[in-house]
Amino acid sequence: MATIDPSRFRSTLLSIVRYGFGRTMEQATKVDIFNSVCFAVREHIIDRKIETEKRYADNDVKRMHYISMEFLTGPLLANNLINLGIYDECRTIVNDIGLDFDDLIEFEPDPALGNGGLGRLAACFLDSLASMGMPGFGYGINYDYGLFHQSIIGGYQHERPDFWYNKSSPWLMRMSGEKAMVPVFGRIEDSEDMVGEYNPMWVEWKLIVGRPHDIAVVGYGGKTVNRLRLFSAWASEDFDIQIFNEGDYYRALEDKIRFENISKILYPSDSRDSGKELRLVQEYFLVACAVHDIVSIYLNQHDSFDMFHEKVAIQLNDTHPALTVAELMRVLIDLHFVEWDDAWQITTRTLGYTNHTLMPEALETWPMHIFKKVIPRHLQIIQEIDRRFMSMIKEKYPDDPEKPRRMSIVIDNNGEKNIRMAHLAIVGSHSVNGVAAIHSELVKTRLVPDFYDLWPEKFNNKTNGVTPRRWILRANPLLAQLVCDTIGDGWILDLGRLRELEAHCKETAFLERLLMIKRKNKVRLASIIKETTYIEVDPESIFDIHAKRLHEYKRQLLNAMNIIHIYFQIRDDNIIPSVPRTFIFGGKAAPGYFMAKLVIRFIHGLAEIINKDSKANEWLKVVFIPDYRVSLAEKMIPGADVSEQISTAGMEASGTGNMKFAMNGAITIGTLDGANIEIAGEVGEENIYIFGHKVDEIESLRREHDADRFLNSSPALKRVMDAVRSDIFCPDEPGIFKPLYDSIVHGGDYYCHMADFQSYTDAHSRLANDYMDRHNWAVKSLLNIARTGKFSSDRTIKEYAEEIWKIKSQI
Ligand code: 26Y
Repeated sequence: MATIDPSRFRSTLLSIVRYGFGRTMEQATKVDIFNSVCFAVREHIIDRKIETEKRYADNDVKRMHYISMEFLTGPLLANNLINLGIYDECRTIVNDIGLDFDDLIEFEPDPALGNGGLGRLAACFLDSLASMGMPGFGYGINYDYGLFHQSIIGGYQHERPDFWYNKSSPWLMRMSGEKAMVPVFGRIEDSEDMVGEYNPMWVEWKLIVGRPHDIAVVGYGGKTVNRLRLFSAWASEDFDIQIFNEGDYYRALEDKIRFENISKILYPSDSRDSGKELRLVQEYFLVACAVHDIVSIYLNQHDSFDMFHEKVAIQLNDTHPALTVAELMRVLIDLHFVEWDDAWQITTRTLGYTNHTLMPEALETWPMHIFKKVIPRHLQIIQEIDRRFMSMIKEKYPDDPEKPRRMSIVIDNNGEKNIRMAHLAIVGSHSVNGVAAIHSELVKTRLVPDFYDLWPEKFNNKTNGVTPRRWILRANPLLAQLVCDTIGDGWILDLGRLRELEAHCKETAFLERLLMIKRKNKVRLASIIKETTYIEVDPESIFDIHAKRLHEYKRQLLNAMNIIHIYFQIRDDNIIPSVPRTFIFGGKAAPGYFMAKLVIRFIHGLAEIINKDSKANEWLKVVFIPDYRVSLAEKMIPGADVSEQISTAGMEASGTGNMKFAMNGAITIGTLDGANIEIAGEVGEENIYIFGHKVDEIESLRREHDADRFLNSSPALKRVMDAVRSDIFCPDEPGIFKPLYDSIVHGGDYYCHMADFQSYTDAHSRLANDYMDRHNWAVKSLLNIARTGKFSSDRTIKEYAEEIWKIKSQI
């Protein structure tokens, strides 16, 4: 672990404020101070970064490159200090200078370069790679605008742009001289080479420049510092000269700006395919920059491609970077004159693909005409890959004429040809994995059974994990301290050791301390709720939290239905609950997702009525905290008693929030979906509330759906649904919630709200009863903490490293 010399840190800080930002300490703004502190910390990071790079180069290690359209890092100052081991020292020094350290930590904006689970997973992976000393690097896009900020006006979500500090973030280092030149547009000219072989020429392309910006990824213990490389798009000077010479200055400037828009915004949709051309250009831009960089690093130390797959592994974070298959082929064949068959071997041995979703609307397909316009050479390569693949399939399955249509990469949909990115990724990779045991099974049996039949050995599971450095050490320092006091600090790099806490599950004093910590975290959360929503909540009540992107399959609406049920029990049935409850929500809806936005409005409708109802509000409160993001999650999760993980079975690939809540001592109420199943397996069924239909029941439920049968057999459900349809929760905007009612009662209830209602409300009553026995509840909470060590991303990364990437720790 590092130490800092206080006087040196102090003088560095002062001189950065003065010579970097041109101000005295008295004149300096908060931004100046924050940036200066980060720059002073950077001094401790850079030396290690350079040392790490040298170590990797000296040993000519195999490297893994994680290509992802999203990296949701969250604020970095606190985490970097923790991982360097200088958090407390730095805090003292900064406070001694007369600054407010805690305030500075809170001041850092979230770099929100991701939507949700997939982007946050990528960030956890980078932390684990560096913490375990593994050569693993991230490649992404340096978006000017991250995921929008959410505010709530009149109960509705409003979006504001998130112009994060990408132009001046102290963590971003522009690496001049390492740019990537990316050709786009143009056309293919068929021609032959000197010996008469087909030699297509990609002509009339334009060049975009990818400018790399690095964010250092500090591993825990500070020994290894890897990097996340983010590219910004620029119009090349050649392009400038060309277009400006044409004489039409304004049009030329417009063209230039259009190009530079490529890295402007993160697409704010987390699973609904937008199919926009700019998104494809973004995906291609990322892939081309990354492949350029990866190949250059390799060629620095090697002069042929013979060793490529022994020195390079590339992981595709979903299909978003699936064009890597075509780009790597193009670079090998067109730029380095490798033969097709050799290039194909190299490509497939290098690439691995992770699938994160089964939902049809999130599976990327692109119209072929866009490919032809944007990347004509890649289209040609993809068609050739498909042609060879199809002839192999026809030969292998001569008796199944439907196979080629089901498996091809290019598919003809009524005259319009489309590219199926998942098929491209599977054909071009040696490994295909899902992100939780059940999900990986469904990938094999439901999503792409033909591919599983063809290549069973390619398919595998890598259950997700989260980094305990951010999600326990940083987010829950009180719990971390208790754990360290009890079992030492070995758990930070070996989370399985939390099991040692089980030995204390009968010690009253220990359990009291655990309850006290939870209470403090709830008090902290209550004050955030007060500041952001002006709602007062009681830390003695159950804090029941549902925080994640808004999506119909995640069933925030089912949660709302249970709240209405409890409300009517209090208001109309005079049933006094066993314990007061606070239902807390957080999450953003994609700006174009009507139903998800309506659910947000609905939750606010409930809050408006229930929180003001004097008969109910001492027992029941509803809160929606706006702008859910990593830094807010860090405060919400430790304050949860109950974690809502209630997706329709078979729809949540894994979930990772479920893991964060459980390891912070919240008890899960959840369906047998995604990683919930594995969480239940670890913590034991008496320490989790499982409800609802299972995956194999869902399909028949949907087939036999009969809304009236549900409504007639359950007066409680009928009363709730009538309330959804009525204007009780929207007296000033009659009828607005009718689409919610219609989707459930008349629209087939695809997400099975009605079918799971009864078992959900039952599970909630059991839970509320159990909560009253404080001692027993503390035991459950402790066992959740002690038994969720499996869900460290260190474990996940070890599995990827050993089974797919074949990379090794270098410390
Ligand atoms: C195609 C585009 C619109 C798109 C953009 C983002 C499609 C999907 C996504 C993001 C998907 C995502 O976040 N998936 C989540 O990945 C987590 C990490 O594996 C899982 O835990 C979670 O269940 C899954 O929904």
